[in-house]
Amino acid sequence: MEILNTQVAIIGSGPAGLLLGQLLHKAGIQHIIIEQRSSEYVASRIRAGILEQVSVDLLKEAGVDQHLREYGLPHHGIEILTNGEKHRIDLTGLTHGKQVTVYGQTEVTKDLMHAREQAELISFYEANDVKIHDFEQSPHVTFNKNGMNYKVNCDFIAGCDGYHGVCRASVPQDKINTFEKVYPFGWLGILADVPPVSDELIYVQSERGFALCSMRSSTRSRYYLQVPLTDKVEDWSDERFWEELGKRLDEESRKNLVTGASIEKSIAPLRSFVTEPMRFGKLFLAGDAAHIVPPTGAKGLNLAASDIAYLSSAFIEYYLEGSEQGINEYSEKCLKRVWKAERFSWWMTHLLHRFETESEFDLKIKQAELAYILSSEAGQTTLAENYVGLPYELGQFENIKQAS
Ligand code: RFL
Ligand code: PHB
Repeated sequence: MEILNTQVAIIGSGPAGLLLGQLLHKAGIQHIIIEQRSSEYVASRIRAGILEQVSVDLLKEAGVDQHLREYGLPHHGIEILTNGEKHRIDLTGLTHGKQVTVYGQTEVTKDLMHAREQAELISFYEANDVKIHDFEQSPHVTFNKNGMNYKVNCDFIAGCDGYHGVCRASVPQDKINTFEKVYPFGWLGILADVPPVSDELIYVQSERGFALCSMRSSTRSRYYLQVPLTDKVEDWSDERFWEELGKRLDEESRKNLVTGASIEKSIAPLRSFVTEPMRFGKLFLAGDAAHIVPPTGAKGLNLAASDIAYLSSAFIEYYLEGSEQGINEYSEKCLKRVWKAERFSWWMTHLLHRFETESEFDLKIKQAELAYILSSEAGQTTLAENYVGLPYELGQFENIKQAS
């Protein structure tokens, strides 16, 4: 057995684990990343697309924003299409100058992996049988790679291993509370090398169900359709997808829609999920390992980033200033922001999707709520403020808090 020693063992090489690694590296804190998949698999997973300003600022803080500054698309508004009419939410005007940036999670991951390679930091990809041990007292991680057994002794374990990871699953049932809501539909997403239907994202509420027109660049589009959970990707040829999307759009958008062969197609189920607390002795959960949001509010990746802002700051305080305050406050601080993003994501999901169980009355109430939001500056401001991202509560990243 090979024995390694480090300060922080990070489980998972998604955006949460990679970003934590980069911020710790910059602060001179030793760490190792242990990931069960291959680096190629991790780098090619297609998921989120919208970064809040605070996430962009954090990537800058981590020194990995060069590509993002060049290729990220700043967005100052979104469109909401309901009853065949588009309504613009002026994100920037309603939030004293804030914006979001369209930049794929794939790119964020690639940028972080590239920076990691340049700095020659230690990562174990394709690690099998990853297990975490004794995280209340003397934490360590074991795994197997290429037939060799490894043991990593560490001060802390960062559980950045997503919803299906081993870290949350290792916490005894009586020490953890989970809160969950599963939605009775999924999102069918496609990526295609066609110009986006509009310069801004369009969130569509229609009789036929929700749709979203998003993008990755001026030549690459990302579209989603609400579909029943029973549907399979094979049920949806590209032709069927484009036809259905067209039916959910308004006439102008339908005319502008450029169709083409999909380069990726997948169905993601929608779920709201929160774990409390997010710290168990010397184990800290971050990102999807601790919480899931339905993608309607574009918050999943951004919440992973805000957890990492708090966690990296807590480790920096611990190692550089000898203070345990950040560590002790980690869970509470994260959860405050997490629940607000959960609420927003749940609310957007309810407002914009069709639920089979909803009565005519429920539908009318929902339409009235949407009409109110879209006609009132206060209503639009509520949506805009949440969409661009709520501020962090951090001393360490004072510049980020102010910039946002
Ligand atoms: P990730 O990205 O899931 O990364 C976790 C990493 O941990 C690894 N892992 C393990 N490693 C070692 N040992 C084990 N036992 C392990 N078990 C798992 C995994 O292989 C993986 O590499 O979590 P992280 O870093 O917290 O990042 C969170 C974001 O990825 C996530 O919130 C968003 O992508 C959510 N999400 C979306 N968010 C949006 O804001 N907009 C979207 O459009 C959007 N689309 C999506 C999504 C999530 C999806 N999932 C989870 C299936 C679409 C999908 C399909
Ligand atoms: C995306 O581009 O993948 C995307 C954008 C906004 C969302 C969800 C997904 O709310």
